[in-house]
Amino acid sequence: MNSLTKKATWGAALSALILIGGPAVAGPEALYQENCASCHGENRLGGTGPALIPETLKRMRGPKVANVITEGRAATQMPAFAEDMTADQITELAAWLKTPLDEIPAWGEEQINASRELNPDYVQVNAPVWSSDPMNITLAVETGDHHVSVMDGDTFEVLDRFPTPFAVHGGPKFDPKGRFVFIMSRDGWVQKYDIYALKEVGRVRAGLNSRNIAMSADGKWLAVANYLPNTLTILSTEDLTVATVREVKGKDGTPSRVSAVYQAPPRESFVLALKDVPEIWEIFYGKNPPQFGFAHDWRTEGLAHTDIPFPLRKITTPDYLDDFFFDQTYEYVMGASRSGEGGQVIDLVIGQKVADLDLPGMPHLGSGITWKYGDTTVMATPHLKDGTISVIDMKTWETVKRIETMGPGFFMRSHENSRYVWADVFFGPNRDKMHVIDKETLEIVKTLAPVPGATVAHVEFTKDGKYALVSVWEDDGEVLVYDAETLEIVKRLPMRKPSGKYNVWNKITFSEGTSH
Ligand code: DHE
Repeated sequence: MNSLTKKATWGAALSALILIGGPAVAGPEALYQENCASCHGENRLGGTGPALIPETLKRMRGPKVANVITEGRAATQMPAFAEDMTADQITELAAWLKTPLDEIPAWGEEQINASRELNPDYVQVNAPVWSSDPMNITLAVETGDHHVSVMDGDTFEVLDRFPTPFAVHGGPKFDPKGRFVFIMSRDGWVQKYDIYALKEVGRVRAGLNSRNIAMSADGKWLAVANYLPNTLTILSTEDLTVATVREVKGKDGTPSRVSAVYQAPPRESFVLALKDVPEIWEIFYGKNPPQFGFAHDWRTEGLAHTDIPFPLRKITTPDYLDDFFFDQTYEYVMGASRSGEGGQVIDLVIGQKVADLDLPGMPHLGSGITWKYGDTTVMATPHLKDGTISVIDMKTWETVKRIETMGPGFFMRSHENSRYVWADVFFGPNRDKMHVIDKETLEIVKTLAPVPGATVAHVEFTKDGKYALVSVWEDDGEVLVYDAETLEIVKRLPMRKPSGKYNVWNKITFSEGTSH
């Protein structure tokens, strides 16, 4: 923001001046209108800068809000305000930004469609403009300066590095052919990028504060889970227009935030985890949705069930479940209890709980992975509040083992061709460690500490499983390429606070070693 725009909103500022026995002193609201509104929006919901609301600010890792106001933010347009405001004013402003908005503006089909921006420079191409293996393309999200690097998964050459909306969260989702990728930011922007053309296609704001996205199996629809407003948006992947916006209210009318949305390809449905009601929602997009259990009875309107776009089914659960993991058939969903203790298995076919899960210490099921173990399949999940990894038998739902780690972890990855599971230690003094676990013995065989003191987290494999890519999650960070067998570093790729990496093949084939 330049000094001209800094001064542009005096009218609004004056209306919120607080008089303290003499000279007028600007309260936080006035300071906001004077200094911040032109970039962050008069209603704090974002503009060229991100939304400044608790739902967004709470989730930002990095410097404290007051420090950002004082010193600005490197590699962004956020200037320093140390000379424009006193330290007390900055403290007050930072505190005010963390208070919830009085009113959430409408954000439905009309507003979403109006936010759509298509890239005028985008031109369709018939084939990739590069010669790499399209199935081994790997994306790295760089949260330090809000970019994504597009890498050749064989040579690790960066083919493109493009800007994303501010604060990308969750895994980008590829279309079934691996040509287009969709990326979501916490402020609800969804960006479509053409990997063949190495060009952004466009973007749209599908929510005001969003959680994640899911792609339909046929590649036609992209579902966006929103906290603000309490909705699920379904977009057409073709042109990013709205197909439907579902208001989310439980059976008794209680509104709910959507914690996350998942694709269930064999069921041709999206499955929703809800934060505020003990229900699981399933929204069908296929031609032949099952003919029972829908919230909306289309028969009363004289319609066939196939006439209803996106029919919805609400399943009541015995507990609030807000982080999911699915078995490979997508019949069973494992849900972590919102309280952070325990979980349940719900059978989506019969809509009933079939088992309890012994999962203390806030499991992060969304990061879970599976592999064959003896004559069964196990699922392993880290815990955000406990230095353990739980390994669960997916036939009996019993805990096979609890692996002690050097601290709570966030992400896990493996690959069909690798005998190891990689698990980070994201929190605490050992966040510079990465455990490598043998899939057969369930023992930690090696603990890597490639850059002492630096957070190392999140792993992705190349298509063939030969290399494991590890993020050094720091501003001046890097992606380390490990030989997945010898566990030696073979290449270092400098990057700005890299977070997740995503290999086209592993994602579109639903590799068991990766979260979906
Ligand atoms: Fe995430 C994935 C929820 C905090 C980075 N995170 C996910 C998914 C969910 C989720 C439901 C799966 C979505 C998907 O890929 O479709 N994350 C949550 C939370 O509830 C939590 C604990 C609190 C919150 O802030 O909302 C949380 N997540 C974080 C972070 O603080 C992380 C480390 C940094 C950041 O960018 O915000 C973070 N989450 C990630 C990443 C993925 C992710 C990189 C994708 C992992 C993958 O490999 O697919």
